[in-house]
Amino acid sequence: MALPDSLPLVPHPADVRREEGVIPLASARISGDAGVAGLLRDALVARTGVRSQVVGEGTDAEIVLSVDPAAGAAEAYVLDALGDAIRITGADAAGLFYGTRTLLQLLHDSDAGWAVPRVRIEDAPRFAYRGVMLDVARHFFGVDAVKAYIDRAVDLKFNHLHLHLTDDQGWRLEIDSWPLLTERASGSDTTGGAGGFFTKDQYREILAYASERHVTVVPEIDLPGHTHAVGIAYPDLVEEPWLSEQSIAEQAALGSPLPVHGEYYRGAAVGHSSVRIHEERTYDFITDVLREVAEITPGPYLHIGGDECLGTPAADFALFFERVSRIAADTGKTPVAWHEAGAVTGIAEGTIGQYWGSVEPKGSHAEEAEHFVERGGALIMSPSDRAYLDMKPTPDFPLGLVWAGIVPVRAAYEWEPTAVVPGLADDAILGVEAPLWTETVTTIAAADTLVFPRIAAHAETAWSPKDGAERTWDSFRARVAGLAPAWEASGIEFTRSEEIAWA
Ligand code: TNX
Repeated sequence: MALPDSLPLVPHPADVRREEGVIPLASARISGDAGVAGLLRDALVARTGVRSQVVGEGTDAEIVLSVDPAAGAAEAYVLDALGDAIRITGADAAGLFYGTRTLLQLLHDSDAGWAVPRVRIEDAPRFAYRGVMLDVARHFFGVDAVKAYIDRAVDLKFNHLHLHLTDDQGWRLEIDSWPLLTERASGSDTTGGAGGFFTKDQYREILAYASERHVTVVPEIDLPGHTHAVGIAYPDLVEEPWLSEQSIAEQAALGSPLPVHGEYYRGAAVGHSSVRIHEERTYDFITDVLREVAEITPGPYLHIGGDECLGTPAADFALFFERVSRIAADTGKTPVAWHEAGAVTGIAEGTIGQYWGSVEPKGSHAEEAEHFVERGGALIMSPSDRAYLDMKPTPDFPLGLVWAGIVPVRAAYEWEPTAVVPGLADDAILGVEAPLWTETVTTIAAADTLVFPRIAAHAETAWSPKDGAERTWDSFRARVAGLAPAWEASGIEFTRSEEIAWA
């Protein structure tokens, strides 16, 4: 099958020069960085059956990998497939890795066998932070599932995985100094399943897998709300559930049982729990947990939540978050928090805000987001009506939620991260993250149906130049259709959205 006129490249590279013809790939000897070369070989073997092997540097090879800082800024690469060999030069190891992800998208089964079009590509990301989030608290996803999610993300050049590790329904990471968290509070989930948790070794295994693929893991311990599960392990740390008339009605509408202090919560409502803000022992607990998480996490970020504390008076929330953002910063990490924490005047300087309001901010959301920037931080943009992968893509979709709206592929594609919160300098936006909350999702196969193809839209928003000629919905929908064969070959259960003209 010949390749279409618009090459199936998502995210679209900064610059693509295409010439007539293809380079057939009868066999693939790969030289260069052993880690990146090995991953490329594995992908080639899985996809093509082309005889592929890693060979020593300087040996004859069809695919020549190298690193040269002159190839561009951080994460940049040049892919040259105009000569006899395919040469990929990364500005750094990450750039080299992204060049190989582009090569995999160029690979197609032509009349001459597996081949690559003759192209020269110069590419670099728009944003430094290109994230996906997986909620392993509402339903637990084990090590293999998280690795599979990382595989999906890196093929689209995402470089951060935010793990939402704790919530009302379960605590998912072993903490040595507070062992009952996982002993008592990990064994359930939103729908009454068995739950689960990561031992520290398993968490380290995820970190290693991520790091080989140039992914930074951002662990989240959600505080002070979303902490009902803490109260199953240590009842004295958590308040009685906060229930307003409105939230009781909402839970009835969701078919969720009401939360009971110290017992598993098997429901999907939010905003009813809080740790005890006026108890010193709460801060001993948080100091230990954040220290242990920081100690085993190599990346620079520590996410401390801050969302949906519906029953917490603003003054208590401020008192708590000023103190806890500092405890987080004192671990040596940069704190990250959901945008509500931007209401806190004295939040630790440099804290990164994660914006989850709508693309047209409501109420105080924009001001809250701005405050992180005033305090020397920056923003990660996750507008829920565009970037939330758990919102239904069509009204009748079997999985997903609707509270932020129905999010078709086109809506996921067409928004501009620097335009959401007005008046900010472009460099106030660290990047983009697409969260997957898992109240309705129990397996990676199910996740795939919600996530694909919309995740590709977010990859392009995060990576591709804003004003590139191909940065249009019409171009995107043609290119994303071209990824279907690779997704099928990888066993990705993507949704054949009617908005895309799948071949
Ligand atoms: C809101 S927006 C949440 C999560 C839910 C999600 C479901 C935000 C930071 N929190 O607790 O899982 O909606 O879409």
